[in-house]
Amino acid sequence: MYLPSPTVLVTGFEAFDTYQHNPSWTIAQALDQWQIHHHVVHARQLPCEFHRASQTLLQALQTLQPTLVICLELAANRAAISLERIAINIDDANIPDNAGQQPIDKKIQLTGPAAYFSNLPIKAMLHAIREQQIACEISNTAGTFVCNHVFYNVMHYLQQHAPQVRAGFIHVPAFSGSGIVSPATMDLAQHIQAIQIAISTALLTSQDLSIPAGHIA
Ligand code: PCA
Repeated sequence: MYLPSPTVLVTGFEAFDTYQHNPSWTIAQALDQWQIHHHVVHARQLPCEFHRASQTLLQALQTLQPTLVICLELAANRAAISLERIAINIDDANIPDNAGQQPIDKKIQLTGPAAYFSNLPIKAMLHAIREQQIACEISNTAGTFVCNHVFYNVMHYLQQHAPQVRAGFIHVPAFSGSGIVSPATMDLAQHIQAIQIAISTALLTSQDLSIPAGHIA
């Protein structure tokens, strides 16, 4: 039984590949216990492992029963905060995960649909974040590595158990001073501000904007 509570689950990933740390977890941690619109944020770290990451997230969902789930992950090569629109039913890893698993062209859920959309109001979030002069974009691919895998599994779970719960994924570039090479120029404070705006907008917006992403200033 999933009874949504006034909590927001924000996750970040542990370090992976050649990165010494993962900025997504630094941001999530900074938001732990933040209170907004009568909700409280709980931060959890996900392992960068195909199997255990989904397991850890689904356990946190069952324990906290949040009304809103926002998962953060690193995309060091991107220049902007990327609001992910869609998770696809495929694992195709260019590198092994932290458990040494490297699935290739493997369906995530054998009988699942080809894709799930995020049900976050991503256009309203894009508008609100850009309004603060923070680089932000809608992304139409979350990749085919661990992040997309977990994104797909969480939407699959929620569709069956709690379709009213809002959930989505946000790839973050590295912040300046993090020691990770990235085309982005934002610092940690701007990253935290962007995710705070994302959470606040998701809690307050029932009907998303219907404007092409390219028209959102
Ligand atoms: N980024 C990877 C996995 C962990 C992370 O922070 C991804 O985008 O799949």
